[in-house]
Amino acid sequence: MPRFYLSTPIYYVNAAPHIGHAYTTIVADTIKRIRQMLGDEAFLTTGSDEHGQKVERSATKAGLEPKQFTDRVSAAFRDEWDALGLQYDFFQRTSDPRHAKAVRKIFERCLENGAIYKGEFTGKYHVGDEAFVTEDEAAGADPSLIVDLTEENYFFRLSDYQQKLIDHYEANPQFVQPDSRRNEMLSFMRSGLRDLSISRSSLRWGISLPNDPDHVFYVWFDALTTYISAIGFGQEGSDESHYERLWPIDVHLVGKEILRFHSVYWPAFLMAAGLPLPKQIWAHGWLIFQGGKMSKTKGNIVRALPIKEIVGTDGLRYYLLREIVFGQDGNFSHEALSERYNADLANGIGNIASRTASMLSRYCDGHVPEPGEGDDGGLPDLARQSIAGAIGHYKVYAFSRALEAVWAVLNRIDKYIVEHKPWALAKSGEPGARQQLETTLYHAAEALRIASVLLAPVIPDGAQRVWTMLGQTGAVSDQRLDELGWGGLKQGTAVGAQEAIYPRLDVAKAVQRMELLEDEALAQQAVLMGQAPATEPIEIDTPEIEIGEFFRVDMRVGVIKSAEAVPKSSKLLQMQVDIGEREPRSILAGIAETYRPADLIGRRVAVVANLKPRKMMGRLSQGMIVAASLDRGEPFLAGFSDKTPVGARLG
Ligand code: ME8
Repeated sequence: MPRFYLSTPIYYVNAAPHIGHAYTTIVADTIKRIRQMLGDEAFLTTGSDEHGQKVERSATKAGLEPKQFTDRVSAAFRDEWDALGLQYDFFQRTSDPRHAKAVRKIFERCLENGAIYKGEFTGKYHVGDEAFVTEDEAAGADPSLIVDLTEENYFFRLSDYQQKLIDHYEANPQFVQPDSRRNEMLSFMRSGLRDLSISRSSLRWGISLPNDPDHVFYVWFDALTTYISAIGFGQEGSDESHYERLWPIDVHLVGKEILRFHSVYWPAFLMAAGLPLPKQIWAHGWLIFQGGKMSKTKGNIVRALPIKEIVGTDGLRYYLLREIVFGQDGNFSHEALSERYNADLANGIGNIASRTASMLSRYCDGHVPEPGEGDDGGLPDLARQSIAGAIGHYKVYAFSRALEAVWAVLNRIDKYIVEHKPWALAKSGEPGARQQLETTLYHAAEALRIASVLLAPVIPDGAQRVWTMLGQTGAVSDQRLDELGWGGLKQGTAVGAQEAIYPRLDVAKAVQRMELLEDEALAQQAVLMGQAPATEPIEIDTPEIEIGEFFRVDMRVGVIKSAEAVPKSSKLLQMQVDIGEREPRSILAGIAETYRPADLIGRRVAVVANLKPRKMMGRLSQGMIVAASLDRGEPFLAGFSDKTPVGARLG
């Protein structure tokens, strides 16, 4: 059986999974399904990139040891892929000792072949990317992230590979795709390759060098080796057999920002180690949200699971593969996603499938009729074209065009049904009406069967349901795309029950719901990353009171007019608060560690107005501002919207 090996990048564990990571992994899962349906043994690896300074820093922030921290976040990635039904075959963690073995083996091979030397290097270092950058790149980067760094490092003689790499690109035009990115990489190499520092002596959280344990591998030498460690390279005996069978890889899928590491450094490392090069590296574009590439620092991140809750994995997969041209950047929006779902899934294939099933049950006793002599609406020809077109596009990862080819058939089914009106034919006494009715329903059902097979890699759940509804047995994904042809639907087949495959959404409500779930997911992820404490349910054990007792406290809405720090106190602020009386009150509160005075002016707050005045730090406080805290921790002011009238009583 031909085999097809593909990979996603291994994701950094210093951020929780978001839809950008899901995008690449969904694409990889789709390609795997396509290859399987073309008869290949397909093997997909993904994983987590766990070493390096950034991760060490995130762990420290979370108050955890790096290993504890990476265990936790790496598991969150695996859970995410499982929840999305993504079929990876192996999840590699760079902290796995078997991975370290492979990294050391590649290094030793490079060392033996004279590709490694020890030297001192001073250069512009990008702290965020953990890489030395060129002067030009440093000039274009955020200056706070660039430092001059001198280190004793092990170096890889990348400069020796410049011409070999260019020759390889020229002999293999498909090596890097799309072409625009390939050209970028060629010009990057032609501008001259500098040797590459591949170790750090300043860092602890990493894999130590076999010949010099004071150094650990610099992240990229470590991370890139995942692609062969994941299939057993560097292990003894049968563990390495996957490697023998699967390497070289058919395609590395990566985002465009990490193409250089994959298409220049990685092939050079492999050349130096005397190992075969990947067949292809495919760089896709970015999902853009609210005007920029999603990034943790910008905070413009969307997560996949809240979307799945509303539109299912099919809705998410379909949108990403249909709306975004693979290879280009694409905007993400919850509205566009919900509208696509309604137009193409709910009103499109879902509606056509349930109408067809219902007409088969009503007019043909729930069985597939015989295709007679009547008008076929051009469906057989169109379906054949669509099969060829979709497979051709799928093979080169032009997903949106493949889906367009399938939707051409679905739209034609819709039109064909409307043209022939089976409901009218069923009542008509005209000669030939019955035959046209049966012909129409056969052609509609058969075209739908073909569409379900073609769509199985992209919308696996819905495709299976359409398949079953048409009375087909087994898994639609067991069908072969390249053996698909018109006429496979057998006359007399009993059709399954009609069901709503993709319920229609109220777009405004769906968006609102997704955004709400997104907020919840964000809060959960903050806990995961150790940036927020997990909240335990609280217990209220204070004694009950009568309502009258409550009303003895006179609380009013006030607005803060001025605020200043109280000298010699780190906690106290003194504020002038207007609660609708003739004069504002002077009130002191222990909130200086949370709020800056300037940010408080104009804020509406709850004031206890009948509290006995008291002196604090020699100043009079004529009331109390209500704040909330957990276990007497950080205070949060209770607040009101700007429309709430000053002086209004609470209760
Ligand atoms: O770069 N749009 O990990 P990472 C599309 N550990 N894809 C996106 C995206 C977006 N807005 N954001 C992220 C690393 N991705 C390294 C890789 S590989 C040996 C080491 C996807 O967690 C895309 O595939 O920053 C991108 O390349 C990858 O996530 C970056 O993930």
